Amino acid sequence: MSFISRGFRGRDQVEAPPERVPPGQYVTRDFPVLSAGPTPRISLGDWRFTLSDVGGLLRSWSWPEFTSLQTETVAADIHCVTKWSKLDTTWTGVSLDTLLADVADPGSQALFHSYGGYTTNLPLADVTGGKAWVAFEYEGDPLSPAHGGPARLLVPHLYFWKSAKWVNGVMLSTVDRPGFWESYGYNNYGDPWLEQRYAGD
Ligand SMILES: Nc1nc2c(c(=O)[nH]1)N[C@H]1C(S)=C(S)[C@@H](COP(=O)(O)O)O[C@H]1N2
Ligand SMILES: [Mo]
Repeated sequence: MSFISRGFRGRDQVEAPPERVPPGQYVTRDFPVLSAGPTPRISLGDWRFTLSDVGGLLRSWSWPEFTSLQTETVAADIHCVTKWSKLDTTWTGVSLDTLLADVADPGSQALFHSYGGYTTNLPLADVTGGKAWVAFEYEGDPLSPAHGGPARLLVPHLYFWKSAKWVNGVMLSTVDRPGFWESYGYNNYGDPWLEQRYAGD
């Protein structure tokens, strides 16, 4: 007999309405930090967010320019592939719809890149239509470096590895190229409701 039964909930695990919890996930009150490398420190004076395509740079924003764009405050549940979910998180940032508004021919794929070298790929349709933001506040405060500050991508409907921390730009393309975890065997798409954790799921 196992000492820790299936129904055991540790101190930091909380009960939640089942319809809000994707298969195989548990809900935590904590906000774990998951980073594949060291936390890059970026001064706001140096920070930039760039929009590019195969032809090169389309546009870039400095921190004052970026934070002067129209912002949205979003409530979302987030789901990490390591099986924790966190409900009712609140973020403020700029919608990708706002960033891409003037792009005539955005293609079909988006490859996000970050300070430190992290990348993640998503279909353009998953970052437009009110589904993705570049967030710079969490629960009303500036986003902490550990959680991706100055700014991170937020794509709550996919596993949280798609939400690139320290994001500094997006490359638009018609060709889908795997990002960092996607090239190490994680699922190319990562729908938590379909439990698309690894390649072949
Ligand atoms: N740049 C960068 N972004 C990243 C990661 C990373 O290692 N580097 N890890 C991803 C993974 S696997 C998860 S679960 C979340 C974790 O975000 P958190 O540390 O704020 O909880 O960030 C994602 N974004
Ligand atoms: Mo993750």
